[in-house]
Amino acid sequence: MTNAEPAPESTQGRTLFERIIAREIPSDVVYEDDHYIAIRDIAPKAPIHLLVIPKKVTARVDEITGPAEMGELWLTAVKVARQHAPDYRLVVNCGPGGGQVVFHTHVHILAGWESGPEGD
Ligand code: D5M
Repeated sequence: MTNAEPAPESTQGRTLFERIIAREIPSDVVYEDDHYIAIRDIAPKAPIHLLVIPKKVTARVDEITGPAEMGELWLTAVKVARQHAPDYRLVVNCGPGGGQVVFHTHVHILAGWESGPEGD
């Protein structure tokens, strides 16, 4: 046994995003259907920064093996993105080496720059 605190993304055996979906943690929900929720990122890296999160939990996007499920995730991300901006960037961080810190699959929607993202 260890006295270490549980990782913030997996408190009480569930992911941070499961707790947001269950409304146990407040968030700014911009879209929801039976299978997905989209929220505003708490630490935005663009004028518009949303997260599209499948309600069915996988830790990382490469655990989704079904083409229909993968397609539905991306179609939902595109739908939500287009509700907020004409142009946008979709990003998935996969694994710690890919910059992922919350291990519940999600797609970032980044948008709202006046002339495109800086540095590109
Ligand atoms: O990105 C995980 C993202 O999750 C990161 O951009 C911050 C965001 N985040 C963390 N906690 C919250 C809450 N409580 N609400 C909204 N957004 C949150 P990753 O791809 O795992 O690096």
